[in-house]
Amino acid sequence: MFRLVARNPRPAAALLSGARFKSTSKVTTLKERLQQIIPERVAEVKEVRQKYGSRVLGETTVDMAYGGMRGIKGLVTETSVLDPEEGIRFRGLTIPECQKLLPKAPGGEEPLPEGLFWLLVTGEIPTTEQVQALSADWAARSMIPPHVEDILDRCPNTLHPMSQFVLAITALQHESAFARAYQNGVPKAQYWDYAYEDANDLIAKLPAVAARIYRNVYKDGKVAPVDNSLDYSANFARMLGYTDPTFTELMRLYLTIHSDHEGGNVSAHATHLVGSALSDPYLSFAAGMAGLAGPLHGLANQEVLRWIMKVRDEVGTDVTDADIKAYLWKTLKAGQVVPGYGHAVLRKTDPRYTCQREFALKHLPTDPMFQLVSQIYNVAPGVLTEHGKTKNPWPNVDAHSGVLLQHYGFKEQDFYTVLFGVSRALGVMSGLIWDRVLGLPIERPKSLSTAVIKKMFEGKQ
Ligand code: HAX
Repeated sequence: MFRLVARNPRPAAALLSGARFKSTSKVTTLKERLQQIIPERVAEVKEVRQKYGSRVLGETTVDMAYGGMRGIKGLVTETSVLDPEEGIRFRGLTIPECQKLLPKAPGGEEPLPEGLFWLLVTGEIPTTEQVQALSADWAARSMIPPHVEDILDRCPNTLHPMSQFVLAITALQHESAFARAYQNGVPKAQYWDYAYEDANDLIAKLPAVAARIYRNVYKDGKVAPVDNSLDYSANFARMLGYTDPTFTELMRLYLTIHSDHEGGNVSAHATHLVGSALSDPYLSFAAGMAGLAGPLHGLANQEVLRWIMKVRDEVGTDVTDADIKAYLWKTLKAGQVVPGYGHAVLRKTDPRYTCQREFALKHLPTDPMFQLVSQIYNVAPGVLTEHGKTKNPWPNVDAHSGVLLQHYGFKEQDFYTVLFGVSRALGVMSGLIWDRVLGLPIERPKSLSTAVIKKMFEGKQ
């Protein structure tokens, strides 16, 4: 049995970013634990607002307003914070720390995404018992209603899997406890409870939705039933049709690291924004997934593998660094982006890339496509730097994931963003639960027109 170590590797920094580390609570359900910690956290936010409510977080320039609001500090997201140099910290923990500290499946080496969800929601590392209870809870909630199955079965195979995913999530909204409770006039103080139920139902049902899309579009349409004794990722892998235990380990890692990337990225922000109108968690998540389906965001994972395969098809198997350099320049000169490279916030190699590379070095070091990805990693940053446009020439999460999947025979690139979406639910749903706990208001930033901006500054120093 896996044993947790009650060690706090970086106490000060971690506490500053929200983590409380090992759960000392004896309760086994996440909801009970959440209920226990809510008063303390709500009081903390109240105190912060009382003390610092009128302090200035940063300035907003005209360039920032035109430039996708890059760098504007205008959102609060409790679950994770992204440092440009270091990468993501989930409630104060880096990815290697999560890999070390979060509970594993018996015999497994990668963290269980259930544990990561517990961490995101509470700021605490759960015990093995707490994680097992969450696995069982999600398995019990995992059935999807017949009308959703029916909708998916009627989709043409040519409808992109992400469009099918959004369609199914919207159809699942039929089940929303939050929407029903709101109609029945539930008081604001109880919103979080219904948001919590919807969030967990949604997360639990996503593997069945995703697997049905995958099996319909690419296989025989049959989906294995959920096994209540298995963890979330093991069930998901089985439902997709993959039985290799190393693939299951990959799923555990994949679902953990793609979950959350603070609040400003398109999928997280869209979910939060739509949720702020008190649209229920299903509709909010559907909006987030429509954003994830953009090629500059989550769809980049399918584009990366396509791009790498084009390199291999055009150049052959014996690819030299010079071939890669030439292909990178060809892409850039055609006015296209190099998928999998660059980031709006990060300025170093994404630690989500690094941990996937480590997985590959451990499990598939001689895979020719992995070797090609490594070779691109050696060449692309130099070319992108010489090109001189991108602020970050280093690889992001999407530069690696497809190569790992294809190694296990999962070669249907158009489906990759759905996997990302299943994982992203863990992050954005824990964020949404806290939005409702804290009673955050409808989001409504101020916008200006060019005419107004000119009027503000013309003729003034
Ligand atoms: N290849 C070529 N040009 C790139 C580039 C890349 N990989 N990354 C950035 N640039 C260009 C931008 O298009 C921009 O050009 P223009 O001035 O002509 O508009 C310029 O460099 C400055 O961009 P930036 O400030 O460095 O980056 P942004 O914050 O505007 O954009 C993106 C960040 C991630 C969208 C960008 O780096 C990109 O398009 N990368 C390729 C697509 C990709 O991998 N997306 C996935 C990102 C991770 C993620 O969200 N996953 O879900």
